[in-house]
Amino acid sequence: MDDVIYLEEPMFADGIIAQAVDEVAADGVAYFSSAGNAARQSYEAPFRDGGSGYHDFDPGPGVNTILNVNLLLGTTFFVLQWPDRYASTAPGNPGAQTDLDIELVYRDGRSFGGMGSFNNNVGRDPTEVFGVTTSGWLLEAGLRIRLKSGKPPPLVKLLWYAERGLGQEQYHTHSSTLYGHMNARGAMAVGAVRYCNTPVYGQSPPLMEYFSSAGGPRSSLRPPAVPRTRCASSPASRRRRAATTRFSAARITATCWTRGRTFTARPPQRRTRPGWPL
Ligand SMILES: [Ca+2]
Ligand SMILES: [Ca+2]
Repeated sequence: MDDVIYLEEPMFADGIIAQAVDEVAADGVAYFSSAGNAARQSYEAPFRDGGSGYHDFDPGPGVNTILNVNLLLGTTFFVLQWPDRYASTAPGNPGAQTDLDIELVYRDGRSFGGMGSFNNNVGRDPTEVFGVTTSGWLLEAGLRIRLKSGKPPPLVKLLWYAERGLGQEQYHTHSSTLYGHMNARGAMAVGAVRYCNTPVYGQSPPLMEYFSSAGGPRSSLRPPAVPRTRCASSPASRRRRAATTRFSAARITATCWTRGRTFTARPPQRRTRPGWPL
């Protein structure tokens, strides 16, 4: 039984941990893993070019290349993946053919100066991860996804893990959030249930808590069985460090956990307490 998640685990393939879970399950081991507490905090859609390579979040005839979000006090991690080849799943895998980037921006599209994740994914994994820590109650911002090179992927999938919640204002798809080794065929993912919502207290079947991660990610590119290998730490992980932006207008400090970049920004943010349901 484990209660661990690694944000860079593949969503659309069996990563090396998922392969290990399947291996021990095949030997008769019962493997349990926490499903996580991400509810349905995920957006997914086919990649639509809204101009200049930016994804169009509006599924209708309109074009909107920015997804409005509200970051609350604390740290929020964002994970972007798309169906492609993963280099880390087995030795010799060619890796991704498409390169996407994700960026946190002002809602009018101006850049914060490089808050986001901008790895060269070609030949590596189709994964971008970054985190933002804010010192204020509310940071109004936007997310945008850019196709840097390669073919537009059939799907972009975005998840977030927020210390105090993140407000997605539009284009909800309420997609699945359970991925990685807890989503392996041999694993049993464990959700949370309040004790009073169990058969002992008359609730049958048990009622899962709303915040438990929902299952169902597609694994369209599951690789064939391959020998396991050790996963070297990525260049991104080795070079990751914090860069800090001081939002002087609102006295909100935001720290972007991404590769070495320095930021300067003066967004006109309000210091108000959030009033929307999480
Ligand atoms: Ca559209
Ligand atoms: Ca990239």
